[in-house]
Amino acid sequence: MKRKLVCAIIGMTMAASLLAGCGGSSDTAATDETAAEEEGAEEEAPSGDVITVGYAQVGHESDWRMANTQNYYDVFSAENGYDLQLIDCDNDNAAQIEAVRSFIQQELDYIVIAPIETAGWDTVLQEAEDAGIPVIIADREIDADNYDAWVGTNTVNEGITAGNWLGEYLDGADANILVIEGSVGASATLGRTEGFDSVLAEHPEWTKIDQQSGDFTQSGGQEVMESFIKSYEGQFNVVVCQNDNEAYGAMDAMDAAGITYGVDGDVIIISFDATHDGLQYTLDGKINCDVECNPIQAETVAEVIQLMAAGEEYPESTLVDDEAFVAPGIESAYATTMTQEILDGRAY
Ligand code: GZL
Ligand code: ZN
Repeated sequence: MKRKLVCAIIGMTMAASLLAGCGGSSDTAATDETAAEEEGAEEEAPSGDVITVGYAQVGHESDWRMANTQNYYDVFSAENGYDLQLIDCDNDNAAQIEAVRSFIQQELDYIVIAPIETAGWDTVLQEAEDAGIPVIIADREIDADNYDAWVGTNTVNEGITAGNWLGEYLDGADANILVIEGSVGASATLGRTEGFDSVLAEHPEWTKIDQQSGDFTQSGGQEVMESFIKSYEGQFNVVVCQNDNEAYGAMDAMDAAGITYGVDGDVIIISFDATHDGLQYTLDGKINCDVECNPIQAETVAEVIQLMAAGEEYPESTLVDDEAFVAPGIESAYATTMTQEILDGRAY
């Protein structure tokens, strides 16, 4: 409550100073004001106008992440009235905490965090609160609750959608499943695993043979798939990749081993993110099902910041919606069948 009050006061003060700047009280003052305004017009907008934002970004591990980063640069631009500091924390927790501390030391107006891991946030969030800087958690989730707003996706639901689609597709047939998980400790990994496993539990004819982290990267997906092939060749018919880049690596490894996959192959591939290339592979029938996780979140975060700056009520939690896509020839109650038009119309 305290922080929102502080935020409201900042908002009002700023609004008041802007109003005072615009309309002088007497003619003379008005004339001086107008002259001063004209003369000053080409200078920097008064500091109150520019909103400084720090974004502690996970890293650059995947196409999804790059699309998310570009989206922040597009939205939090100078012409839109922002000064954005985006720090790529390269999947390093300690570096991410330090990035947030640097935002606090610079007394930025707002801090946005896409947390690499769910754990370890209490202390630095307390420091931001003590400094009166609102914090928005974006994309993923954390164990702590001392932040002001959250904008992200429901990865548990994404896992459930993947499982429900597989159940519909297999229609009672056995499944021997390998899972290439995302980065250890990331809420996207934990959520997708929790959701998929909740459906797995409903299917006694399914077996999860093994799971290993591919760290949301293509090289990680390839390495894990190569080791899975060594251990389990001929024993599996489903590979769940917790993001598209891991799926690309897994396909490379299966190609090298002469293992077929996709709608005409021996192995079903389920992926997550539904990035452009992931949906191209889905359209080509190489990926059977790609569950979307929408990286275009900066507009929503900016709306929350504008409301905070204006001292108005703002949503403490905003879910960015996703859907799922399946290869041509597959009809599903849980996913949209891919077409070229869908691919051409995608924002990322
Ligand atoms: C999901 C996001 C994940 C993507 C990966 O919300 O955090 O991180 O699924 C990315 O591609 O690396
Ligand atoms: Zn079943």
